[in-house]
Amino acid sequence: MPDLQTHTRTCNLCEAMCGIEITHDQGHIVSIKGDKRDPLSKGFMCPKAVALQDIHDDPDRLHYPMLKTPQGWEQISWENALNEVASRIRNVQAKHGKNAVGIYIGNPTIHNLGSMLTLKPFLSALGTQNRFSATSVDQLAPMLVALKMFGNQTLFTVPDIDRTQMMVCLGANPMASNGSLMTAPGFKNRVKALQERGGKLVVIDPRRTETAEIADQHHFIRPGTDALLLMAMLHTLFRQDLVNTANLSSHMQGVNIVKNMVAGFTPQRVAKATGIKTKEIRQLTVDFANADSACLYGRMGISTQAFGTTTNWLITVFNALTGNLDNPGGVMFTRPAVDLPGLANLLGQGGSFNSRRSRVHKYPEFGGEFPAATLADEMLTPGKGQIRAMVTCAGNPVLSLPNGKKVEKALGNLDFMVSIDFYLNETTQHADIILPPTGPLEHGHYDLALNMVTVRNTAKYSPALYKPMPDSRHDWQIFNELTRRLQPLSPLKWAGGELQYRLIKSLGSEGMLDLLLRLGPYGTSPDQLSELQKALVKLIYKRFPESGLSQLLDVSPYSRHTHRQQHNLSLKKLQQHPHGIDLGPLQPALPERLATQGKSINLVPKLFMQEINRLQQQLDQKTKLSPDAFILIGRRHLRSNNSWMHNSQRLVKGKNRCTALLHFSDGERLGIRDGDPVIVSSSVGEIELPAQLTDDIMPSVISIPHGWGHHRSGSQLSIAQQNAGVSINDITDDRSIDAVTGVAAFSGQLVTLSTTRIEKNVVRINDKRIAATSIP
Ligand SMILES: Nc1nc2c(c(=O)[nH]1)N[C@H]1C(S)=C(S)[C@@H](COP(=O)(O)OP(=O)(O)OC[C@H]3O[C@@H](n4cnc5c(=O)[nH]c(N)nc54)[C@H](O)[C@@H]3O)O[C@H]1N2
Ligand SMILES: Nc1nc2c(c(=O)[nH]1)N[C@H]1C(S)=C(S)[C@@H](COP(=O)(O)OP(=O)(O)OC[C@H]3O[C@@H](n4cnc5c(=O)[nH]c(N)nc54)[C@H](O)[C@@H]3O)O[C@H]1N2
Ligand code: SF4
Ligand SMILES: [Mo]
Repeated sequence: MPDLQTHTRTCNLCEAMCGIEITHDQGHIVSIKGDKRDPLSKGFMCPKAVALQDIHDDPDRLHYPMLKTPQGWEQISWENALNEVASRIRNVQAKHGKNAVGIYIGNPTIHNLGSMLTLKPFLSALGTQNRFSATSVDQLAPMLVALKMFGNQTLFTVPDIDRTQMMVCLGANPMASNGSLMTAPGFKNRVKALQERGGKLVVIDPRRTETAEIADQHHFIRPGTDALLLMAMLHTLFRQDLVNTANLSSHMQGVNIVKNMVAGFTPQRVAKATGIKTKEIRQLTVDFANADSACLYGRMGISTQAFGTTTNWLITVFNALTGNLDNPGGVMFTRPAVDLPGLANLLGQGGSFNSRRSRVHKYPEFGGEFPAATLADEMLTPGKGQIRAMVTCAGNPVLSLPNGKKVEKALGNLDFMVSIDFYLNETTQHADIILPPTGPLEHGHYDLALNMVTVRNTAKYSPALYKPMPDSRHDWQIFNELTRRLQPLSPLKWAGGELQYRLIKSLGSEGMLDLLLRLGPYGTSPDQLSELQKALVKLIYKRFPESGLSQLLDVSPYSRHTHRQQHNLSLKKLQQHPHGIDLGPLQPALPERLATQGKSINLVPKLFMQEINRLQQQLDQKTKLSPDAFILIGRRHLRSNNSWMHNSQRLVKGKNRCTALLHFSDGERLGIRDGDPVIVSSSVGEIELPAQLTDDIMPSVISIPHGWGHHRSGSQLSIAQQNAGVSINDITDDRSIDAVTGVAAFSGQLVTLSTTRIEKNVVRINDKRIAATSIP
């Protein structure tokens, strides 16, 4: 009989934070199952969890630093690699200025404890303004709304799905994505419970998605028209006298301005543009307003489109004006054990917007970064401030940014590039040096980011299952080493930098986590305070309620808001509770948690109001699509994760998922049969992929998943290359953006469709379509 052992952890592959149990025989994994005792996920996990093992065992994974040479990739020592990276970066900066080095930080960074803790010092040491990340192809819009309305970009509103009576999902597909900015593992079970208590789920999406399948209602909506729908819903609220600001009325400003602003947006006028009937818009609004509690939730489909900011703003306004902001069953705020929003408030680092503009397109900065849609142009456009060297970390911009081909070209032109990543993929193959960190099972995990958006407060620490390979480095070690090497050499600063380096090195990511837990709102018990200290705490709160000192206490174990619930959290305590600790349902947190002036919520920030004109134009617009024109939307699949998990055979096996979904009627109209190859082209490129006909999508809309396109030579992803697919981002236009922020508008771009079969007057030469008339 093998000697089986069980290892308990949190899966960190997506945002759901599922508890899993890994059964292994001396490290050889026998099974991965959902952990029933996890207080958040209660046994749920998705098919992707097994990929943790596949990533660990993947022969394609890199373990040692690699240097590109004319003869190919060569393994080099860490010391040489780190020194070389630092000196190449310093050289570029010495010659062309600090901003000549750019950095792109990808999505898995937020799923990595060590990176979360050490990225900031690294960015300071790098000293460049040319910072980019996946934020600006993802959740920037809800962050900007949080900044403008609540004063802190990480104060996300989270749908209180476990207590709500009505949930409306706008442009999100949690049945495939497992939820985003809403950590709710086992979404389906939560919806079932909602339905069993008499509540309902409504989905509004141009596609009848997997989430729509389990919903009580689904409305098709024309892509990119969600803001109009919300204007009409707000209009109905006022018209039918359903506005209710609940207990926050004295903290809200601008209700009347909202009323005026929505006046012209009647459901009748909006119905045509959105494709949702007048009656349905009214009924939806009335149902929502009359529900005991309700939450309106929107995600990728409404965040990365031309009106992404506006839509996120109007969602918050709608929740607020129906009495569902910060109330159980509505949208609420978390109080995580490491209270990052609280700490940010305390440090006065709620966030920033438009403090400077990008060089080429003058896009606004957000959170210290420029929109990634302009990254390629910042590399390709000559002049002072041109990016000549890049750092990429845990990202795959060639597949994930709009106009990926342009990104690819730009990366190929750099003087120097380094990638911190354990795969040689479509992006990292352009690097001169790759620094591969340890894999997910080789380091401890605590979710610093996703605990900010979870539907229930919990805390859990997962130790490493495997000892890292000899002579390997964690992400945090790589950052710390590079930070040290990039610190300015002035004696004073150097002393500070060296101290920081040593501190981080000796604490490690676990030591830093322990500190943060102890000092967090559920940390060391206040019972351990002397009577005098307790009296002091009371005095500070009483005499200086709004001061920095009080804020400091708020995010500490001595907080007035958490005294009733003490957990004495520390790393050790979490280690004693390997399934995690339940910290209870979300609690009302306003106005205390607001970081705005006077703790008030401005429903009508000027920046957002400027968009109303553009919305009006959208409403008045009468565009007729040409017969071959389609509106492009994206798609996620349960067994994919952005661009980087197609190298797991267990996840990619089965039918080709990189297909273009089209309505039957469009197929018939254009003579396209199921499975036929179609060519989808745009202003920036074209791709060819099989059509998949369905009645689950609106006519004239085409849905293509992202993250594919692994045919590019030069990468080392043997399984992904056999299931290459094509990249939707080879046709998404990088100039198609949300005008407020510069965030990529992936949704709603116009493309044209043609087929090789019915194409007339066109011949194909070397995979290029050439109009027959132009051939001599
Ligand atoms: N399995 C899996 N899980 C994932 C990921 C993954 O790639 N695969 N990625 C993770 C990441 S990084 C993220 S950010 C989250 C995203 O999480 P979600 O936002 O839930 O994911 P999507 O599937 O992109 O859902 C967007 C939905 O919006 C719809 N849509 C598109 N355009 C519009 C529009 O204009 N209006 C409306 N109303 N709807 C529109 C699409 O049809 C789609 O159903 O998922 C995370 N989880
Ligand atoms: N058209 C279109 N484009 C999209 C989207 C869409 O819906 N449609 N979605 C957008 C969204 S929401 C997102 S978040 C982005 C994602 O875009 P990116 O973040 O740029 O790309 P990923 O595919 O997540 O690539 C992750 C990379 O990180 C590496 N990696 C994984 N774990 C670690 C780790 O612990 N440490 C390090 N150092 N590296 C690691 C992987 O090997 C991989 O190379 O794509 C965006 N692009
Ligand atoms: S939903 Fe799947 S990938 Fe996401 S955390 Fe849970 S098991 Fe991991
Ligand atoms: Mo994302």
